[in-house]
Formats: sequence, structure tokens, C-alpha cells
Amino acid sequence: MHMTAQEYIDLEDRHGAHNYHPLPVVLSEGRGVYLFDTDGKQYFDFLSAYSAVNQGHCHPRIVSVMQAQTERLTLTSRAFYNDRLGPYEQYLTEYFQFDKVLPMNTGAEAVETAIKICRKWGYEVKGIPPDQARIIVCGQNFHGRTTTIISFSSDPNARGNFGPYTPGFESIPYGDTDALRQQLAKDPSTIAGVLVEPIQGEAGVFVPDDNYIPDVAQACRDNNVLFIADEIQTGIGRTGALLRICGDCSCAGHCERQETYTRPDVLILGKALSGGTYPVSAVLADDAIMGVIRPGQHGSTFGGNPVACAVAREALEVVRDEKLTQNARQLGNLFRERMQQLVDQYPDRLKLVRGKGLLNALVINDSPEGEAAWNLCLELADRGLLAKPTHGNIIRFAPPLVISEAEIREACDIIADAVRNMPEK
Ligand code: IF1
Repeated sequence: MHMTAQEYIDLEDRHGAHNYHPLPVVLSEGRGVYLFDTDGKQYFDFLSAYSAVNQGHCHPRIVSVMQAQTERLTLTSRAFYNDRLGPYEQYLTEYFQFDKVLPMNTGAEAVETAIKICRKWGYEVKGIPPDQARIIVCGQNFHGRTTTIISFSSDPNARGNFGPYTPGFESIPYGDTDALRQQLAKDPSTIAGVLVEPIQGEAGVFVPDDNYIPDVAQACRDNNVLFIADEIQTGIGRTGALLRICGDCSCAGHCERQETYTRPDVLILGKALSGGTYPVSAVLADDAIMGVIRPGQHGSTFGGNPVACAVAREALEVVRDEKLTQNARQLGNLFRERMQQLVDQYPDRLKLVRGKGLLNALVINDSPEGEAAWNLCLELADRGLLAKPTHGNIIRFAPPLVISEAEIREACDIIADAVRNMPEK
């Protein structure tokens, strides 16, 4: 039975909780940088499921590994060993240069895991008195949706009426090393860690100064505090480096240009670790930190399952084999150049473009409460490009990293055409 797009939308409206406000397109197929709706209309995907689909939709290598694994063995739980987990853990820890990994499923779970490891390290290694451990976070952060994580969100929508909130978090302004140093100086003996996004996505792709992340890491070292990097959105090639904390290098500490690489004490990965197929997340740390977790103290039914392991390993191999990091860096520069020309041409409509690699935002000359970004996204969808506003005046542009130069030029032409047709100010 064929249903219309409106009928699918109505079904979600009637039977699903209203926790999202999607653009009115109903997608049924994806391939590489393209999505197709139920009427067969083709779109450039400039959201990439919030950077989970860096390798492109339905990547043949990832899909084929996933199919083969689902026919062989899907789930054992961690009550037994499986023949995919060990080799995957070896591969992942070598890829990112950490002693150990703790496998989970979603990003929020990995952040929760990092928080638990950090607190336990605080008590058992640093010697913080019982129940006194604090973790420093940043204003405008986004780390997920669990009760504890929203407890330290500054977004009224994310936290309103979900209390009582988990204590033990202190917020400082993002991108401000002096504020961090001051907070650390107050009572460093009870601070266990600092949790940071190397670029803030939800805040509107806010890129801090180049020296911010190295400075945060140094401030943490100086105070015997763990530096925890949430690279769930920025990691795995998205920003033109394997990890954003690599700075302008892309080797995650493998190459001779290590001076730009800031190694966190705890690294959190998710999203594109799955190649957009199946939830996979991970927390990486060295033995001195990960060693605080012993049998029975943390886990997950699905974490480390054979399908997740097979998929994640292939997803990482694809990033390396197809040089997606380098592609993101080059085409990101091209994209921002083209957008800057638009900003210069239409200063009445556009304020600025910012970002790193293929994680970029276009800021529209309108109030954050306005409708301009939403309306422009509707115009873009009409013209065959899907993107999502963050706030009323910011559009995030983050295509799969497999996009080609010709495709990104075509996408820029679509954006230019939509901007040309925006109502004049
Ligand atoms: C949604 C934003 C992006 C994340 C970082 C942890 C998580 C996320 C840095 C949690 C998740 C998402 C989830 C998505 C919207 C989205 C998002 F707009 F909210 F901020 F990507 F920019 N750390 N980000 O960005 O990972 O548990 O979702 O797997 O619909 O809520 P998760």
C-alpha cells in the first residue's frame, strides 16, 4: 500500500511522542551524500544525522560487514566472551592510542560512563573525600539527554521540569581559560575533571581559539584534574582532523607533528563510530584511569556486542582508506570560502559563516527567536538540500565526508539560490 508523505507525518503525529519538530520531508532511502523521500525526490544531506553518517549513507563496506555479522552472531552480552570484541578493542585502542576502551551504545551513555570513571578516579586515585567530587562543565554545552547530563545543561528546554537534578557539576563560560583557572584555584582538591566539547555543536558551531583546548589540558595537568573530551560530534574526521583535539593534524598522535595534538585523559566517541548504521559509542583512557572500573561496577547489555564491534571497526577503516579527514579539511575550506562570498554579497541577510572542516554554521541576520533559519531550510529542502536550524537564526551545514568537490559546489549553488530568494531586509 502506498502512503503519501502527509500520511506518514500524520501517523508520527498521532502515535509518537512530540519530542521533535522535524522538517516536513519523509525519507525512505539513502546513498552516499544523498537522501531520497517517499516521492523519489533526491536531496543533498547536509545534516548527516548530526554527524553520525560521516562515511555516507549505506556505505557498501559497512553495510556488508553488518549483514554478514548479523547472520553469524548478534548478541551474547558481556557474561561471555565473543570473537569480535577483543580484536575490535585492540584495533580501536591502537587507532586512538589509549591503553583501554569501555564500549557503550549511545553518546549519552558514553558521557555517563566518562563521568562515573572520573568520579571514581577522583575518590580512589586523587583522594577526594567521599561524595565531594565535582566536575567542571561549560555553559551552552550539549552532552546528551540523561537525567544527570541535563542536570548541568544551561538550556531551559533540555532541563526544565526534569529535576531534582544531579549535584556535583559546576559551569563556567566556554572558551574562557581564565574562568577555568579561577574555578580550579578555588578548591582543586575536590575537582575530579573538566568535561569539554572541542567545538560546541548545539550552541551554533562555536569554535574556540586554537589555544583553548591545549590550555584546558594544561590547566587540568597543573591541578591533577582529568581532562575529558567529548568528541562525539567533532570526532572521526568531521572537523578536518581525526579528532578535533588533533588541532590541524589528523593522526590522533600517530605522526611526527604531535605538537598540535592535545591528548585528553578521557576521550568520548559516538555517532560516526557507527558509520550511521547502528549505535556504537566508546570511552577511551589509559590504565591508571580505566583501572578504577572493576567487574560488576559498570556495563550494558548491548555494549561491545559483535555487530557493533564489526561495524565500528569497518567504519574507522573506511575513514582511513577513503581519506575522509583530508577531504573534510579541503572541502570545508572551499565551503566556507563560498559562504563568505555570500555573506559579503548579502550583508542584509547573512551575518557570518564559521566552522572547521565540514562542521559549519551560517548565521542569519535575524534574532535567535526568529523564523528565518527555519524558513531558509524549507527553501533549501524545496531545492534539494536538507539542513537543520539550531536556534532561530543559525543553520548547521554538515554533509557526509564522502562528498566530492563537484557535489559541494552544486550544494553551494543551491544555498546561494535560496539566499538570493530570501525576503529583503
Ligand atoms: C538529538 C544537538 C548535535 C553531542 C555531544 C553527546 C551527545 C551529542 C557533543 C549525545 C548528541 C545530538 C543528539 C541529537 C541532536 C544532536 C545535536 F543539536 F543537540 F547538539 F549533534 F549537534 N555529546 N547530539 O552532540 O549523543 O546520546 O544522542 O547518541 O536529536 O538529541 P546521543
